[in-house]
Amino acid sequence: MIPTNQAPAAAASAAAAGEDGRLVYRIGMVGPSRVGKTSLITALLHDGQRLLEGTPISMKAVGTATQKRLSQHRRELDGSLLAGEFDAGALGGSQDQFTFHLLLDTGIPGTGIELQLLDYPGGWLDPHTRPAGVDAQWEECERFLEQCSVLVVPVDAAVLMEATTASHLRAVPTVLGTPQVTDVVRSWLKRRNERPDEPALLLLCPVKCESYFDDNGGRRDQSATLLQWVRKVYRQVIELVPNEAPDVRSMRVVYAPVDTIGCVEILRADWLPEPDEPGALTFVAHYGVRPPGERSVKGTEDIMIALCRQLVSGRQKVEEREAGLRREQADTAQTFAERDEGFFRNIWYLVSGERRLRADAARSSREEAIQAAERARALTGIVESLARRAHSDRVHQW
Ligand SMILES: Nc1nc2c(ncn2[C@@H]2O[C@H](COP(=O)(O)OP(=O)(O)OP(=O)(O)O)[C@@H](O)[C@H]2O)c(=O)[nH]1
Ligand SMILES: [Mg+2]
Repeated sequence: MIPTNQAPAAAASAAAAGEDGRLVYRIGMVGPSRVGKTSLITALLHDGQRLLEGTPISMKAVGTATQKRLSQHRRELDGSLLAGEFDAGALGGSQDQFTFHLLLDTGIPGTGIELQLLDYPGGWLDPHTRPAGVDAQWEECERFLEQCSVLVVPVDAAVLMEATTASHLRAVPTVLGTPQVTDVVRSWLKRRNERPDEPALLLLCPVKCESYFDDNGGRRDQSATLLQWVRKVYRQVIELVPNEAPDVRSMRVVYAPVDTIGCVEILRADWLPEPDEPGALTFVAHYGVRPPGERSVKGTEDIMIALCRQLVSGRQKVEEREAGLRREQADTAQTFAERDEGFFRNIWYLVSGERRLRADAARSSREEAIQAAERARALTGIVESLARRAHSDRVHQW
């Protein structure tokens, strides 16, 4: 087993300055076992690299632990695709909590934006399936989840779309863990409401969508039905937003369906009786691989666009507030850093780090200083240009 790389408890705020001063941007995932949390994280890296092709910025896995996890996932997925057929058990589930570290890398130490994504075995979400002895770890995960400025809810699209009888529909909330997901979202929203100025983002991400869209090799377009189901089954979650976080004006709820594999098609869906629980059903979907069997991630660009919009809006707020403070007193920087904990202060670190690089470049004619300032500017430019991109037709905003 690969050891847990970092206790999430160390993650004290929604965004924090990393060890070498770069911005750390924390993203939480909330979903039951086998829903597709780990796959969504790996798809973000896979596709993030493609998005940044031809730019001076790259997306990288930081640290051996993250690299190992990603390559293990990739090996398992490649094996399944070669085998031509797989089900939800094809990829081993997560065994422990793990924070993935992905870096939008400028190549200059102390710059860049690090995305930290907390992953954990989905079975921990429900007290009935949480193994004995992991309470302390789960509490750490809960703390991380409350502190994130972005919460991602992966939704198994196949469960919604393949529920055809009343008994299937009765099983849907249990299979998707919607009561537990709702509780986590509620706690997260309450915390956001304590910091109403901070931009917050709730992403509802249906995954395993390949068979329900016709824009990535699929034959049928059932996207409207999928949206209706998500709206219906996650109605409580969506309605929590105005109720629990009425003061957070910049809260966004974005529906962004993702194919984390892409080249597969659902062949059969089984609703199997649970041997230990009379009346309960588990869901198993069987997938076939569409030739040529190459992974074709779709929809993660929309997630990146939404994340970049949040960063840009945080940055704008920081700059406005900083300008306001500057008018009031001279020692702006220190006051700003002391007054704000969390997302804004750490965005401020990013902004001030960039300014420092520009000042260094202005003072010195040395090539490295100028290059560092240019790379920092390139990162800002890319985040801004991604934030300006239009979302795909898959996306819906509430
Ligand atoms: N067809 C299809 N299968 C997917 C997709 N995403 C995930 N899967 C499959 O669903 C299964 C579960 O995915 P994981 O990413 O391991 O799920 P998880 O939520 O991390 O599960 P736990 O670690 O047990 O909590 C795996 O066999 C994946 O290959 C997708 O977009 N399409
Ligand atoms: Mg997992």
